[in-house]
Amino acid sequence: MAKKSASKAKAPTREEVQKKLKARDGVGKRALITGITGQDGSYLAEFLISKGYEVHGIVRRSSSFNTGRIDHIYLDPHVKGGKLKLHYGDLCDSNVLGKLMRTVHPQEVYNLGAQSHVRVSFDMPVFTADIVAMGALKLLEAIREYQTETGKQVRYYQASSSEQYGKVLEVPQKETTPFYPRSPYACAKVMAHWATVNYRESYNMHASCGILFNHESPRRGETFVTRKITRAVGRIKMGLQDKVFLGNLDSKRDWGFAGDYVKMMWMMLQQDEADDYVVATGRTITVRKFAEMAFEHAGLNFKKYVEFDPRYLRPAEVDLLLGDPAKAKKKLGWVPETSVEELAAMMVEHDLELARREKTLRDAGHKLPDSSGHDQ
Ligand code: NAP
Ligand code: G4F
Repeated sequence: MAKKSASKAKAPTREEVQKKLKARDGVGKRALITGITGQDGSYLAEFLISKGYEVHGIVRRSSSFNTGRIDHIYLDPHVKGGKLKLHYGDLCDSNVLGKLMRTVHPQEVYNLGAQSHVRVSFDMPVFTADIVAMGALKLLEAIREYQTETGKQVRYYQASSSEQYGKVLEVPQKETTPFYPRSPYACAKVMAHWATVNYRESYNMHASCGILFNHESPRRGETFVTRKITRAVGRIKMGLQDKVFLGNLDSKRDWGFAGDYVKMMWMMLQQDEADDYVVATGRTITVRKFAEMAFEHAGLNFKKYVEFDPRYLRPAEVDLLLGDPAKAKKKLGWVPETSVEELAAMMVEHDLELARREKTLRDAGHKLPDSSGHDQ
């Protein structure tokens, strides 16, 4: 009988075997992520767990819950088999960073934590530099000490940014394009970038910088321009809002999908040699064009709903970002899979659904919170 059923069993296809092998890429590996509660942290955690990693994330203590983006992959610690472990910590606290290295023993560390809002960095330059620049340095030191003490090698990913190119000295921007930062955030990212390169060259650390151009998703923070626009589209369509106030519509950005970009972070750490890579789509459009596309997707004319407010202007602006991802393609075979049109549509669809739910609540007599006072 057993023989008969065995001969009847369908052989797995080549794709199924490859999928299985792929899913084991990270089995037995531990990754530590700072900024796990953010947009990229949540996508990266999902991606690494799907590869079999045990993922450890550093979460800031907050008086209200800040884990909304990762709740769906978190299992109560009393339940066995959870692949995601969270630890309280902060990039300003080097003691905790060192302690987590010694207790988690990660093979890979992804430094995504940041005060990542460019406009806000003009209001909080010192805090921004403390977290973005000094935080990266504290983490690099914690890793260096851990490696010296244990003799184990750790691979480090630094979340560098296209903001570092600022007043661009070359179009498109490549790994070799010099930096010209235009905000406290960008200055701090330049420091973190060069500290990473310096640790690679001084201590032979496997430390790499991903110079990522703007990447968005339905999980994007609501004060970044794309999400501010798509949230407004959803709410205007549902009759919950009349218009949206924006600043500079002329700046151009190379916008990609965050889900595509986190894969590249991982790919960089799987290489024998650490290196720095531009991660971009190779296309750039204005903020105005993105708004037009997003409103159009919901059947609305953006000109009727977008108004200018100078409070969203920055003391110094980055006018044009356009990345050249040729090195990522040539050396790692990475290509972006989502166009900006698909991205805008995905975000609008998500935010239409969110607004639909808000409307249901409002129609049932519930008062909706007004967050318009603290947007940027
Ligand atoms: P995000 O959504 O703003 O997430 C930032 C994360 O950092 C959050 O988890 C935040 O925690 C955490 N964080 C803030 N202050 C911290 C501190 N003092 N200690 C530890 N963690 C802290 O940013 P993102 O869009 O995911 O970006 C991820 C990284 O890539 C950032 O470093 C960003 O600067 C960089 N980057 C982003 C882009 C982009 O277009 N998205 C492009 C290039 C580079 P809370 O949730 O508690 O606030
Ligand atoms: O969406 P944004 O705030 O993103 P920004 O400044 O490009 O920074 C983002 O991308 C960087 C990568 O290049 C990251 F490193 C950084 O952490 C962050 O994720 O603004 C995009 C453009 C700017 O030119 C801004 O002036 O949109 C313009 N804009 C116009 N009106 C606005 C608004 N930006 C915001 N946030 N809010 C507005 O009302």
